[in-house]
Amino acid sequence: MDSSSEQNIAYDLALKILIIGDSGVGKTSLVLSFTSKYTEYSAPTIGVDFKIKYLTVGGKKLKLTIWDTAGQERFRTLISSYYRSAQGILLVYDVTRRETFTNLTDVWTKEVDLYSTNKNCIKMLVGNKVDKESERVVSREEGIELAKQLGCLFYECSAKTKKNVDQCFQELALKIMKGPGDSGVGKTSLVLSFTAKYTEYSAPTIGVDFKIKYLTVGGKRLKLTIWDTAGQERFRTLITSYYRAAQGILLVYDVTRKETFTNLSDVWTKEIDLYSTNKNCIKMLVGNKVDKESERAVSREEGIELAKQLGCLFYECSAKTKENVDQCFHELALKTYPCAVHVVVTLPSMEFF
Ligand SMILES: Nc1nc2c(ncn2[C@@H]2O[C@H](COP(=O)(O)OP(=O)(O)OP(=O)(O)O)[C@@H](O)[C@H]2O)c(=O)[nH]1
Ligand SMILES: [Mg+2]
Repeated sequence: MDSSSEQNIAYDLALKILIIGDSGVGKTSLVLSFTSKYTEYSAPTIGVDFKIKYLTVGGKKLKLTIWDTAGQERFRTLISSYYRSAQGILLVYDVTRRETFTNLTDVWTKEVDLYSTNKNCIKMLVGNKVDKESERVVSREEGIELAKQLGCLFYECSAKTKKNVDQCFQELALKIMKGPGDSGVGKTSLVLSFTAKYTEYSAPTIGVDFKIKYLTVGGKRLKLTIWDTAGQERFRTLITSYYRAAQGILLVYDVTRKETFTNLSDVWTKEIDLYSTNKNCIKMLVGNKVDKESERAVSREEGIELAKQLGCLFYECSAKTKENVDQCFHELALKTYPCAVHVVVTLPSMEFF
């Protein structure tokens, strides 16, 4: 590869990222810190500028096009057209200037709602200039709280010291690649089908829900606490803490949606490796919605093959017809039982992140 010529650089995926926020918060400095190097003096951006950076994230070669916009009000109309195609948006504030933080709610998120047509766009709140700790007026906790409210990822960083700068962009790219989330694979339906009864309509889970079911397996009466987690990307951080205590994990995909299946390797198993501290945790791959046989996009054989690779148990089932639903949970309980397991986490599926 000829690295002197940008055109010749090969990549798997091109992502567009937009940076917005008040003038002087350090948007240009962040982009420079990430793509080349921080310089103490940076003039206010006129209109929109862009930088390109190649990097490898999650095994994929990415070409990031970063649109660096002007914070000054007079450019607002001009930059509105750049929201449309952005797959990721960094909302930047300066931790030493409170008005830049409140303007995120008062100005910038309104612009996003107005102009961003990409519903799957991933947003990240970024508190910049943490090197000026003694001048800080916006606490880390306030930042986290607002990010939660807005459904954004969150980072604090310093364009000057480069602290967390690479991490911001990498995390954003990773989340964009993971897609909007694996909502809708049928985790909640599965839990309801097992503990109560299947209902045709089930709203996306918000955060984490749980159900308890008592059952007798191998002559022992067990109490199963089933944590039903949200598949949507924006809840990902929240649910990580639930992995820790899980003695069994159901990894659910939708047999009619191939991407929910590929996300198992791309996303969910990585999350488990990262957050599950129980080495004896029993995992089970579950292909849901087999009642929709005519729409099937993932074969039983592919499921079995992946389960083998991941060292998981395997079942195909239908929350709707209840086919194999009891069997899934019984089998999982039976396998976890020797290590005194009562807890099951259902991992959703993916729309993911
Ligand atoms: N101490 C410190 N100063 C920073 C940091 N980031 C940016 N600055 C300074 O803040 C000033 C404004 O930075 P810019 O990057 O130009 O701000 P901007 O958000 O691009 O502003 P507009 O283009 O007008 O919207 C410059 O003097 C930078 O040197 C940082 O992390 N720490
Ligand atoms: Mg600028």
